[in-house]
Amino acid sequence: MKGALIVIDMQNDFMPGGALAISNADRIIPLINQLMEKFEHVIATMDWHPADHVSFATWPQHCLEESEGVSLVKELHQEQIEKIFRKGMDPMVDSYSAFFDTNLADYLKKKKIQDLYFVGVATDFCVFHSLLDALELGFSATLVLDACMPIDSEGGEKAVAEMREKGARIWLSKQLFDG
Ligand code: VGL
Ligand code: ZN
Repeated sequence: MKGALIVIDMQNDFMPGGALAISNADRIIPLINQLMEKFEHVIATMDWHPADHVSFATWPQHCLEESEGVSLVKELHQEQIEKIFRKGMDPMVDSYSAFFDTNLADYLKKKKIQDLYFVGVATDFCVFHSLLDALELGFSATLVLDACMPIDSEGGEKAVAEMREKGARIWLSKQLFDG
């Protein structure tokens, strides 16, 4: 598959039992592993916060730098990942986007990667904001719906509707395996 699979925040703290647990987030791991095999480029993001991060006014403390919870889930086939971008490192900057305050856009442009496929968590937060920023930056963006999980199911549905409205393709993983 041409383009890049962007694996958003598949970290311990977002899994069941974690500090900011998302129900069923662990269920998408095998599918993400399968999808990674299909792509020429696999890029991952990690939510990565200092202890005094501004987002802890909104959320329970999560993804603390150098903690157990910040690690990528061990079941994820990390050897397939070509590059990892950390986000949320500035204590004063609250952003859910993988493109905000990172070199991700430059990295993709340098490699002439235009088509992005998003998977991971959370559909209604980091996946949502990352995908919308990708569209604004001129990338094509596909949400692989069944390889994402929302924090809130209603919020997830709203986010998907808005992503579609703004020009994202909403696909199921089946469409990638069949193509
Ligand atoms: C996220 C809330 C806070 C996410 C990160 O990855 O969607 N959500 N930090
Ligand atoms: Zn966070």
